[in-house]
Amino acid sequence: MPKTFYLTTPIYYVNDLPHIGHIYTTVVADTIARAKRLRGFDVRFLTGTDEHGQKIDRAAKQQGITPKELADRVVGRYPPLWKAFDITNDDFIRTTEPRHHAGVHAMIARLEARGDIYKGSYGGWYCAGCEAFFPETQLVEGACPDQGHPVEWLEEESYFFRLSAYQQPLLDHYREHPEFIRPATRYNEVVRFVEMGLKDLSISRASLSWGIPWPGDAGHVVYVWLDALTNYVSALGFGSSDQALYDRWWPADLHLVGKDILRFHAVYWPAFLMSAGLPLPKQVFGHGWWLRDDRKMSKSLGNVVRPDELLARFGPDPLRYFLLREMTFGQDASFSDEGFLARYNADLANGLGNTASRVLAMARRYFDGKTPHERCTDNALLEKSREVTARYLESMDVYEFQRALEAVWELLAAVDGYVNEKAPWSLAKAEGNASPSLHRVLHNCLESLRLVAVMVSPVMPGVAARLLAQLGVVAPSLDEGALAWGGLPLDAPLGGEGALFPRVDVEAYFAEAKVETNDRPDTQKITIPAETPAAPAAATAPAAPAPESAPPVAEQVGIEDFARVKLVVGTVKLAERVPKSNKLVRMEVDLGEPQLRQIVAGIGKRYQPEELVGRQIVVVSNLKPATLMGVESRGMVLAATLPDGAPVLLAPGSEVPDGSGVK
Ligand code: ME8
Repeated sequence: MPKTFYLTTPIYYVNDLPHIGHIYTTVVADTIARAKRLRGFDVRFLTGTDEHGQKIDRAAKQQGITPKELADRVVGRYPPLWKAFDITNDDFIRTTEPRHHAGVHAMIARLEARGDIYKGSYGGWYCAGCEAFFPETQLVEGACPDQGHPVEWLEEESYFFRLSAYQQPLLDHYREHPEFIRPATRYNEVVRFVEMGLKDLSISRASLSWGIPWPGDAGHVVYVWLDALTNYVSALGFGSSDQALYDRWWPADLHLVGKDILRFHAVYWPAFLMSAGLPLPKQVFGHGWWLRDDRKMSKSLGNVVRPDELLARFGPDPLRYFLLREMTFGQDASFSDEGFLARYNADLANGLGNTASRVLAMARRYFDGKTPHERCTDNALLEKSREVTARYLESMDVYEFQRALEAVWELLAAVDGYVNEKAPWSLAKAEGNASPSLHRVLHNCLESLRLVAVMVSPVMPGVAARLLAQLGVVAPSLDEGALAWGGLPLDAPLGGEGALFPRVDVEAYFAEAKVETNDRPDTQKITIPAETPAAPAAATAPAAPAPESAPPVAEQVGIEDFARVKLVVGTVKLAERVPKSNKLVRMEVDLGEPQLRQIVAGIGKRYQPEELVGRQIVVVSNLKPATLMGVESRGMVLAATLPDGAPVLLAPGSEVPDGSGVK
């Protein structure tokens, strides 16, 4: 019987479209799933969506649609997204599915049977962003301490869970299972939090109707976190008449979550499970955050990354590689297109791509498009590969992806050094193409590349398959045995040619890519349009719901939101093109301030710099500075957008003093 491994991602809220954070957790989970399969495990991988609660209810109201309509629209985006990223999830659970409702009711029945639920009334500060209550003492400047979201006073009748009774059992569990929470720093945080004392938890809401009805009390819905956490067992049929999946897979081996929701998974969830008399998951890993400009990404800051353009241009593998290589797993890291492109060129185009094409080109030339017919079992690359594969496996087992990939790249560097040292071209010249030494030397290089392909396969499955095909490996096995030296077929035809990673001219990329300007429509203020999913649902995922046809209603903002944007009239004093860009223009603008303002705008296709000088324009003057193709822009010009996307600058109807405000 193969060993089993059940892993889960968080189920994502449907108040907004998926972004790089959701992609990250899911790509990491997929990499782990693939790496475990490589190790011979029978894997089950679950992801899904969290569709109830106040946050979704409000987002739907803002768009003038029902919460279910909003959920259906957003959920429809997931199957094509996960397909595009080569995600191999076995199941996709939605909390609006009947199987989940059954699981939640079964869970509540168990907590009740244990005597851990009672009715009371609650008054407290509620953060709809986190879907959690916070005691007044924990608020920071009147906002929620976790994310700085606004809080509101809520007072209502509620069902409570006796969380306080689980303080000591939880602490005992942490002590007996130090591997339960990872990384270790987060373990300490959770222990400290629980040691400070646990209050009973309100687990129903009376003032909300968007949720799972409380069993036997239509006046309440189930608190969204009790609802959501139960997905990990409801997806296995817990609460239904068929427990086969549950019996086979529970307890989970790994709940992968962001550090923002570690507490819910490491405190509330195990307490619920203890109360229900169910086994606890073996590990909860709280990974770090992707930051943008060193700040947390958030809808309200408008700095959320959706890497559509990078995905369209490069495909999934380079992005998957970047996400795993750039972030030390567990810590925070900064996302930027520049960082991605730098790694793409250095590690993928130069490193893996060049080494592979260099070695393959020689095999094509000397051996008539075939692999060598000699194998070599005693050489420097074999030694290195043994050391590297061992380090790779060890690092992958503890989720140190960065270290694992570093090890692989050491083997690539060793191949390069070996080629330089052995100079196969001299061997071919001196001894001819049939030279056994030449065959052995190139065998060592190609065999090392085969090992590299197997090792990168959990991270870059598509590229690994292409490289293996190029190496003449027809039916690649991606199990542990494939990591033993000697798997390269002898005298076999090499597969298709073509660079794995064509090098990118970074400057040209930014000159042409849409990412170059900050005056594109803010994708964060997005209303979620009804849209037919671009691709069919993954075979195992439930079909995406039928999209709705009601037109979206633009999100409404209060006057106080508008007042935060400072609009000012100014006169352009200087204008010139930004070198190497056909779109960007650098302007110096008199905003009535002591110094001229430098502003870069993507208007160069419609306007010549000369015609801009002397014109009055309207500028967002308190926009966070941004750097566009190396030039800092300290503001943004306002322009209307024609149907073809061309900008038309806005100006006051008649001349006004520079610095005049606009409202
Ligand atoms: O919290 N960097 O859903 P959610 C890295 N529904 N990962 C990020 C990230 C970032 N900047 N932003 C988000 C919820 N994530 C609940 C979960 S589970 C029973 C219920 C990832 O849509 C990370 O995994 O807000 C984080 O925990 C998750 O998305 C939050 O997704």
